[in-house]
Amino acid sequence: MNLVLHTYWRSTAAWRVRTLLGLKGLAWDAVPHDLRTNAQQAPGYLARNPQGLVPALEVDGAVLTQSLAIIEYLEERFPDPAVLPADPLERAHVRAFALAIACDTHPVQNLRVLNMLRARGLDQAAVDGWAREVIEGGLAACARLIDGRTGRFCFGDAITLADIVLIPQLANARRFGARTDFPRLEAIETNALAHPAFAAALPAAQVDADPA
Ligand SMILES: N[C@@H](CCC(=O)N[C@@H](CS)C(=O)NCC(=O)O)C(=O)O
Repeated sequence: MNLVLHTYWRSTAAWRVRTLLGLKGLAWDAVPHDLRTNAQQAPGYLARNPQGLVPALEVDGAVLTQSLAIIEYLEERFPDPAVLPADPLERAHVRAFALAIACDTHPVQNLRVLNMLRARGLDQAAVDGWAREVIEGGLAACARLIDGRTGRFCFGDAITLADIVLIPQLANARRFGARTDFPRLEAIETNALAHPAFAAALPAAQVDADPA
């Protein structure tokens, strides 16, 4: 199976897929697109992903888009180790946590939305304030969603989709100066980053990492 990930080192959505690929032990090649130069809007990439967003995953030539759809596809093809619980109720809880970030938090503060705010006259401080408010609201809700649960990860001692989505969003929070002092979320982050798949998915570990 030939896997090619269209990615960007700092993209939190691509980061989710990188983590999943590592957890499943799947080898992949990276095709980076520099979001700072709008490379995701190049015609060659738009032909693969008309949304002009990373990630996209090529699987033996077929192109998959949307990080959660990609993850669910790989989960179905490579069920072991599972990142969705076997119990349908738990599975729904895990998906709800992941969607709270992937649908209701990250899209409201992603690059194109912040660019639209700038284009409508908001200055950088106001744009950053917007991102902070959105992220803090999302993380606070996520902390409440797992309130009372125990274990090393969001939903017990097994890594799930919830952890895969949470870790990049915490990094995004720091990038915008949003609060991350949710003790259980931070403890989960520490536990996750001790796992090689999470460590390998970090932005700084990517071929296109360019912190300058
Ligand atoms: N819902 C999409 C979100 C993808 C997304 O927003 N990607 C960002 C990087 S994290 C992007 O490509 N931004 C470029 C832009 O906004 O133009 C997914 O989960 O794959």
